[in-house]
Amino acid sequence: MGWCCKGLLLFFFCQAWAPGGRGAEPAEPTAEPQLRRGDSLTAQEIERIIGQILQEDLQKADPTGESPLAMPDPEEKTANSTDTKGGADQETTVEVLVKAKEEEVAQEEEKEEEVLKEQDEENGSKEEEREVEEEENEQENEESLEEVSPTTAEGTTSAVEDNFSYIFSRLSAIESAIHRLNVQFYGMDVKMSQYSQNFAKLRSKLDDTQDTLTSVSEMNLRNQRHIGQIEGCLKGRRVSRRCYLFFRHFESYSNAQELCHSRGGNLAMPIDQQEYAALAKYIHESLYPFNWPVWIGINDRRSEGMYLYENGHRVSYFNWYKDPLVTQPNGGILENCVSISSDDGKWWDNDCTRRMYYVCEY
Ligand SMILES: [Ca+2]
Repeated sequence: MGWCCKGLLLFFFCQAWAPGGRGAEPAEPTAEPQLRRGDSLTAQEIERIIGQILQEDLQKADPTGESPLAMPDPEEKTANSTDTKGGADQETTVEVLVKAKEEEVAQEEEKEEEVLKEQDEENGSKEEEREVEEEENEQENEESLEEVSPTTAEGTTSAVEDNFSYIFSRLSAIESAIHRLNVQFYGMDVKMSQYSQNFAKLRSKLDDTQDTLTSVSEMNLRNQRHIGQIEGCLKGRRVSRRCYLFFRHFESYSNAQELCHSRGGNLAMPIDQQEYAALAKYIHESLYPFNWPVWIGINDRRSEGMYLYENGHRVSYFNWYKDPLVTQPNGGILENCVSISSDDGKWWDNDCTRRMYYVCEY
């Protein structure tokens, strides 16, 4: 490659590498003719143009002109242009200038990279510092919330005053609460005394009600007895001054007596032969044609062999069943209650717990 070609390449290279570019800054108007595409240039013209470009770039990079790479005076360059060694020296100078320019550009790039790195590091360090400051602020807030004793004397005094104020306010609230409780207790005492009085009144009324119920119950029993007596005389059979009523219910001796008494009567207690005959006839007619034993109101439960009526009177007339093989009473202490047979009206001693029909008198 000849010197002319190198010069053209350097020309375009320097145009591209120039800071800000030649295109960025409009060319200063000169008296030199403008070059156009297709114009033929001599070696001197090309050298002159390259020298001007390099000189402009060097002045921009080093305005003091102290750089060792400063371009020589154009007149000196023109004077030396006729020298045969001047072409080789100028070529070497251009290469040195190009290398210096490359190094300068590389240094600027390194500086820019360092500046960017420093900015990145500063940004990172700022973010870290911000995070650390935020954490410290949070810790300070938490410590201020949990802090019991301030670090400074004024802070300690204010905190103590606040604590005392809080304690006094709580004590005042407790005192007011106790006062309210006392008032409520007083009201409860008044209500309790009222309730006690009301309970006493209720108890007295309940006693009165119980007395009334007792009297009503007694009256009911009396009425039931009167009703039983009326029913016995209406449904049963009247014999002299009393009435007999037969019941077809199987009951023990004691239950039969209670049922007769609740209706105002007792088990039948005939006292003489006339009454025995009338009672035997009534039972015979009630159960005919069958023969059933029927309880009457005579027993020797109090003393063996001493037969008494249910009213406590001693029996003076007996009508025991008599047979050559069987003679009544024969039960001893095991059979203490008396029943009569419906077919002949004879007496038999039986176990008092045995359940059989019974006849009442009213
Ligand atoms: Ca007996």
